[in-house]
Amino acid sequence: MADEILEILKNARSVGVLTGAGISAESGIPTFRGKDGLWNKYDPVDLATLDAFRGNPLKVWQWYLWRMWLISKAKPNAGHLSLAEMENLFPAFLLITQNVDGLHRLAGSKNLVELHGNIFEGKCRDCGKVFEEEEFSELFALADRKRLEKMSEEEFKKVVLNGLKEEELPVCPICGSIVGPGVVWFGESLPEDALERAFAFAEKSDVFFSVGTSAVVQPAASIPLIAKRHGAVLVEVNPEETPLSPYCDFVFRASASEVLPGILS
Ligand code: BV8
Ligand code: ZN
Repeated sequence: MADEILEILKNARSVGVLTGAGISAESGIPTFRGKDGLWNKYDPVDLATLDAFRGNPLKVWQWYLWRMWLISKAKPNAGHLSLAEMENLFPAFLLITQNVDGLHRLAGSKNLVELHGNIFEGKCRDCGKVFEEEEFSELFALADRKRLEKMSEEEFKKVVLNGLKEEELPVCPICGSIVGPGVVWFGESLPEDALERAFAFAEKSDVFFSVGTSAVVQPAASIPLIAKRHGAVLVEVNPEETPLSPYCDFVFRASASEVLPGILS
């Protein structure tokens, strides 16, 4: 099957990719819905929504800081690195990710759309101010990637899980509200420009890959289907079956870090 794909890719002009939490699983970041999934221990409604944040900003921040701490120690894996290489092999290439961990950027991907934001940025939901990573770590020292990376597990537990108080959460210098993480929560709209760019590219893709996503979260999950509807060859890379699988022309039931390097060489 891999050589069939190679043949098709040889004549492909535009290649699109959608990734989800599965591509970061092998970098040690738990997925959302897998057996060790993040959501298994918590309910998304409890943590990844504006209501949850308004109701208990401390608990929501402790969950995000725990994920940021994990991510700060994570490195891009062979799957991320292959996709960064892939973007130079075709006249047109776009990597669309649902992930907020920034590992595609760290791996060197440039033609990249982060549909659900970046966990190291900040966003004030009252006045709309967005804080880039650098600016946000000045406002909220605990959110500094380098500082988190140096923290041992016991230090993290002491400082964040046991020691953090609500009055220490970041306060918006413009409107005085508590600033949340710069990600898209359930019920929040995705960044217009990012979504438009992703849809437009999917419509003109010759080949479209869906990698490491359970294909349930909307509107991201519609993107591979849009590519298919506009004539793209649809390829899924996922050890498990997903709602997208029946629509795929090729399915690699294996992990991203095994499959992607092989497809390129
Ligand atoms: C919106 C950021 C409009 C935060 C995330 C009912 C029906 C349809 C839709 C809805 C509905 N009810 C509500 C909705 C809309 C809702 C939605 O889709 N809900 C789902 C749960 C049904 N969507 C929204 O709310 C979106 N906004 O619609 O706004 C609107 C606006 C205003 C008013 C009204 C409407 C916002 C969605 C974005 C939410 N934010 N993340 C954070 O990270 O904390 S979503 C979250 O899920 C992550 O971003 C994650 O990436 C994403 C998708 O999950 P996956 O990436 O697929 O991860 P998952 O664990 O599920 O799967 C991993 C896969 O990898 C598995 O298949 C596994 O087999 C595989 N895998 C494992 N290891 C490997 C591997 N694959 C390859 N290699 C491996 N090694
Ligand atoms: Zn504000």
